[in-house]
Amino acid sequence: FLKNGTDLGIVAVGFSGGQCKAGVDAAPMALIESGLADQLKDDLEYNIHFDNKVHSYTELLPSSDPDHRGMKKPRAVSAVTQALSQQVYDHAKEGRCVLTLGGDHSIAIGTISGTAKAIRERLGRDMAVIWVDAHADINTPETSDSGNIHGMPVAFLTGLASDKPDAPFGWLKDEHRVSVKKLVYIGLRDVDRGEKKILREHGIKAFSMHDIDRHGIGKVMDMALGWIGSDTPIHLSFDIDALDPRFAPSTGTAVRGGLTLREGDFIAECVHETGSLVALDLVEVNPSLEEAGAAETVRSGVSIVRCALGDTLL
Ligand code: HAR
Ligand code: MN
Ligand code: MN
Ligand code: MN
Repeated sequence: FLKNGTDLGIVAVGFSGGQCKAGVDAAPMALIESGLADQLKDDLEYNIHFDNKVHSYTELLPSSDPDHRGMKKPRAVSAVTQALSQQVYDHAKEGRCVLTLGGDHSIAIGTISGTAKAIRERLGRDMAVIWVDAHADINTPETSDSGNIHGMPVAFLTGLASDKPDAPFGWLKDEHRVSVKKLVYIGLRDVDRGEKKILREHGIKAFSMHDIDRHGIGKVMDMALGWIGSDTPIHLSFDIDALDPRFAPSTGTAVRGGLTLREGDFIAECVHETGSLVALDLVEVNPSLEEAGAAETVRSGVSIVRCALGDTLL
């Protein structure tokens, strides 16, 4: 699938409604201003398809958005992710790898649904998802303590949670979904009790920080990619809070004891090496938090994206 010199779609999503802290919507601009898109074009020689705009979808946001099943801002998140799903689909349908710059992690409802649908139509295949995160983001509306939808995208994308057709997330259909069997987590260290139960009951493959300490990141990547199987299209959803706060302090829910930047880059490099990367999300960079570390956090994000797109391999 992916080679340098091929087509890359970029979608910049300035959306923060999946959680309560302002500022994560400023990340795409910070990443682009740090030269990310130019580097992908000039250094990595991608043929970039980018509308040069950060989408905030303000025209789609409802004036009134009461809680639904305990979810906060359900209609806003639904409207934004549905529009984003179509944008990502439009790129992926053309055979482009799609890079989405978030935004909080609720936007993965849009990106993964769009890629999954396009890959089914183009290749007749089910894709896999590698979710790199301190958190599992697999709460259902009913298991979530916070009601923040950025803690729920995986539940909606796998069908473990769903909404009636006329309810906010009723637009998500089977064509948008991914199997729990094709989902792999890396970097987990803050998983809610209800989420642990879900992971166990569905036999979901998850490599926690404990597993990385025990086996080393090299072995963990062999096991993760072995679980997915070769020649399977891969959507990589990378939450910057997977990195240790030393390398990514500016994020909404930092958790100590995370990946080194080198381990994060290595994960991205290994995914690139498969040649099967079809889409990549970088989410949860919030330059307004721990402002002294914002430049470092942006730099780490740029590094992860460059590695996933084939920078550091000789
Ligand atoms: N599990 C908690 C919740 O459901 C926290 C989710 C944390 N957020 C993220 N996503 N940054 O990875 O609210
Ligand atoms: Mn996340
Ligand atoms: Mn997280
Ligand atoms: Mn927690």
